[in-house]
Amino acid sequence: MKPACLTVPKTWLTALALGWLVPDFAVAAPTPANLDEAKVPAYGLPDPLEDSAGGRVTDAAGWRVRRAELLELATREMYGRAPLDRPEDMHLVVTAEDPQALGGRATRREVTLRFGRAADAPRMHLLVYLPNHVAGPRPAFVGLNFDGNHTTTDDPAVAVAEDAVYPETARSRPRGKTPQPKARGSQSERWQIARVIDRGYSTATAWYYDLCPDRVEGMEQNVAALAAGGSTEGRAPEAWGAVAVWAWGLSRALDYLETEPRVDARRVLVHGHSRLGKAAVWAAATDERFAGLISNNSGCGGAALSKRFFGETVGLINHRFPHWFSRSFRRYDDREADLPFDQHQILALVAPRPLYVASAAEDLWADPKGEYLALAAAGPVYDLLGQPSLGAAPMPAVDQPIATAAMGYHVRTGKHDITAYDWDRFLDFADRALAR
Ligand code: GTR
Repeated sequence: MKPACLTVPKTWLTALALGWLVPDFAVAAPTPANLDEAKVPAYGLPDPLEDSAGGRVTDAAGWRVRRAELLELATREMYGRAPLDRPEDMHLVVTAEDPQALGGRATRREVTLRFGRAADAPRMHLLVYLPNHVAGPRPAFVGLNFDGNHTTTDDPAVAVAEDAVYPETARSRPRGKTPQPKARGSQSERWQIARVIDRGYSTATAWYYDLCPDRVEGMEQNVAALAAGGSTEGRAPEAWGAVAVWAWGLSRALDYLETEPRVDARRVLVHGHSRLGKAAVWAAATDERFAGLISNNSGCGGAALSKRFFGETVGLINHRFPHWFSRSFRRYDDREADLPFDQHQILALVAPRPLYVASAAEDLWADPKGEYLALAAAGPVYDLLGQPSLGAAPMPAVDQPIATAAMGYHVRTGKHDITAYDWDRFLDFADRALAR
């Protein structure tokens, strides 16, 4: 008798090898990125004001229904489902406070949010600066940082990211050397804390590794591990990926800011750069308490259209970062045309709240044009809800920001980064969009 395996038709084996029979099987080698505008395929974008039955959304009530449908679709097909909302036993502990930080300009507070009763329950450490020169509840910015709270400022008193966690999770560990935390203040250019404070805003940040270390095993650690079966490959197809875990953490930061009398919790903008921009996009989409969104160079899975197939693609991102999105998202690897939505509809979930997208001219990987087109294509939802969109304005030239009181965009000279120039634009937009 022949061994059983030989009776399996060859085509099945081929299909299995290619992943055809396993919908979320990552493609072995995704198509390389296209960086040539002339090679962008013909593509169609779903109309953000058409509902799932092909009907037209004509008013705010209709948009509420369509919004819920879209949110469910994007949860199921891309970002994955968060297993819990705010945990009932979330504890807030102020671990440090200085009313005269930054030369007296700000009050610094460090707060630990612990998610569970146990002493070793997952935690997130929030660093908050509140401006001293203005009275009353102030608007705020909140975003995650890449390398630890102590890297966002030169302020020597900020706690260095936890020893117990940091060495084990250092992103660029030099071979044979004891890993060291990134240097204090090494990301301060990206945070511009004094600039933000001087303009009268509070600013809050947490290290994204507190939520989910950014690597495949990270899904089994910290907050990400709160989900049963939370390994990258052991997840249910629609369970959350790291981007959704990070977004969840941003909502918990807002939970804290709601308890802070010097912050106007109805005027908190969520922001983020690059992969943390993707997290900010999803946080603003899922949590309507955020007053608005600032996406900086968030690219694929953030503000950029996927169907343009320009720069980083769904296949490439799922291949390199299999933990970022739900497993179900892998069925669109190299099949962007099959996606039942695109990122303009994710941005539209922010409407009617203020929405600003920033690109960098040399950051083709994040597809600046695709970021602008997504923002512009979310416009009809803003118009429907009575907020001024960018209309049919063409993509502006480099360093020529455009904005209404609800939507704004710029593409800055230079590379993938977040700079003082970007912050000045964000602050100008916030002044206008959050004016009371
Ligand atoms: C890249 C990734 C992008 C972007 C970027 C970053 O490697 O392909 O999607 O997130 O990293 O976060 O800096």
